[in-house]
Amino acid sequence: MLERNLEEKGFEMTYVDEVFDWVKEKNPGEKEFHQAVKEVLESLEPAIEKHPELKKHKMLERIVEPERQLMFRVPWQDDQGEIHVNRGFRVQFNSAIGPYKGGLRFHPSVYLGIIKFLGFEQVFKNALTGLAMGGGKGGSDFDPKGKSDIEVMRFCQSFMQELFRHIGPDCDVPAGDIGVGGREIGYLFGQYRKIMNQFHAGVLTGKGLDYGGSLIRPEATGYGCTYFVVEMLKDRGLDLKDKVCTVSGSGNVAQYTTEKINQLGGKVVTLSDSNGFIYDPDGVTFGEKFDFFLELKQIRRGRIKEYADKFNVDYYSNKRPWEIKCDIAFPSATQNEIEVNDAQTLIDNGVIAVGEGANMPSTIDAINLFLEAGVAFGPAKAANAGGVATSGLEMSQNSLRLAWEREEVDKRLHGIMVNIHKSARVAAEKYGAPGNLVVGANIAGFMKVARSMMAQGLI
Ligand code: NDP
Ligand code: 2IT
Repeated sequence: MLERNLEEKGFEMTYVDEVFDWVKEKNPGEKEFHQAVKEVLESLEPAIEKHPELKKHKMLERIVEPERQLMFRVPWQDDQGEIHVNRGFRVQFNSAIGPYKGGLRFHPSVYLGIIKFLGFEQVFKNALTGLAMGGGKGGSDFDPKGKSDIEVMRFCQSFMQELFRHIGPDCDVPAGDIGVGGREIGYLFGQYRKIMNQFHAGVLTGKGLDYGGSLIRPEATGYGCTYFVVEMLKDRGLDLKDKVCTVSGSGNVAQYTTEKINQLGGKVVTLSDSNGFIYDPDGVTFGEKFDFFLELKQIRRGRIKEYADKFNVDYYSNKRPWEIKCDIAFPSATQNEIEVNDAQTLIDNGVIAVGEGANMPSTIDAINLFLEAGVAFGPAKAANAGGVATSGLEMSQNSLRLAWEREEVDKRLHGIMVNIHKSARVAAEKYGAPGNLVVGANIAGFMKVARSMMAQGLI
């Protein structure tokens, strides 16, 4: 019996290993994509063991291959009249359960490997929300930092001049991500509408409230991540009150994570950007400090160092905030910002929980360390799904041609986050990894998409 089990395990291991080797060979140099695939495939082993039809239908090979990948030229002119050429991307990863859905990232580090990792993650994240959304992601290596509004507008118009033919409210619905917020979505939407001569409100989400946006969408990722952490704490008989929280980043996700933590009685002691982090032991409290932070980032688009200068707190140049002792860490900036040494420092300092607001912020070794140490670990696909879930609610409102009240959207977002936590917890138990929400979230998201693909024939 033991021998048979081992044999079976060996057999299944080989299937995962084989597919992973194949992915690396077919997608050379895309290290972030390899990392995202590895994390998912490894955690799917118990599901593959339990459902032999997955291997028979070659579900792993099919799910790691995007349905379509688009790359295009984006020429634009700066304020001095000089011409620049950037590369645009849209990876339409999987549409088995709904139209492709996922954000656009504008950042100089963007290349195909980044967009593919994000698109791959998005497939499972969107499935977890319970809404009918497939997975996709796009963006450009354009750097919005230091550009004038008009330059950003010209870039967005040129980007949409190609993207428009590939998207639509029932086909592919982009939104924001790093470097793409309300301003960019506005310019993109205006250009789409002008080209199409159609008011397709549901073609983009994260729109302004006056032209089809949803209340709570700007807040949704940060609020959702905090709601998810509250659920993890509840399982341990704890809550957020008086918990010391380290938050990284200072963009959309970090801002509304900070707001929700404050509302629930926690204390945010750090914020960061790519230049360094601030440490405010008294917390980024409501009133002058929080207002200054939002104005600095949303209106003046300044650097987080200004917060330290203004409130006379410590600023650590070129460092990440994980050396600061905390109860809960909310990585909310970018991928691989918690490496194994950072995870060890957090654990040594007694961290109770980690809520991944960013996409893939922890390396695989860091995740394993958190899980081994018994830290309540909320993986990105589950913990940051509130943003795309509320995008789904924006699409629903656009289809209804109605706008829901703030309370209504927030209540739905909260319900979705509670459900995601529950599905991940239940799947983890069912597949023999109780408490491991990485395994739970990956299997729960994957099974929904895999079942749909198998039911729809060889697609
Ligand atoms: P923003 O552009 O609003 O903010 C990004 C923040 O992260 C900025 O403070 C930025 O600093 C920092 N940052 C970006 N890249 C790096 C880097 N390479 N090193 C250090 N700091 C960096 O983006 P969001 O807040 O929207 O996104 C943050 C994360 O959350 C991303 O991983 C995104 O994929 C994820 N996410 C976002 C969702 C959304 O709805 N917006 C939904 C789900 C996940 P600087 O200004 O110096 O660049
Ligand atoms: O990573 C993400 O989930 C997002 N950037 C949000 C995607 C969306 O379509 O709202």
